[in-house]
Amino acid sequence: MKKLLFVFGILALLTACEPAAPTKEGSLSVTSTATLSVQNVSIESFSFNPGVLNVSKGETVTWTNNENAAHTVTSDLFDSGQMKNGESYSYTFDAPGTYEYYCGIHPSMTGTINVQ
Ligand SMILES: [Cu+2]
Repeated sequence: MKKLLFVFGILALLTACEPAAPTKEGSLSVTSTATLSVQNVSIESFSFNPGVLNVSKGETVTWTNNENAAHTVTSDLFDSGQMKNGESYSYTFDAPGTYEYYCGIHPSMTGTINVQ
């Protein structure tokens, strides 16, 4: 009788392990998308640096405001809203093209993202 219980115990363990397999595959695909790099634009001295940035399709651009004046990152496609010193905004570019943007507070501040 004890032996039978032992066998049932093993069976229970084995079936308990089965649902774990798809979860592992799922986490593997998450790891592979994480290899796409993030490109950074610094906002400083009332300009976007670099002013022109080339990225690959699917990459994320993160803008960070590194000065005391508040700025925005604005285009037809996206708008960060007002960013204070130290604040960041990210946008992922899924389609190739040339994306021009500006600061909504200082329209003379402009930048371009080229997505290949
Ligand atoms: Cu600005």
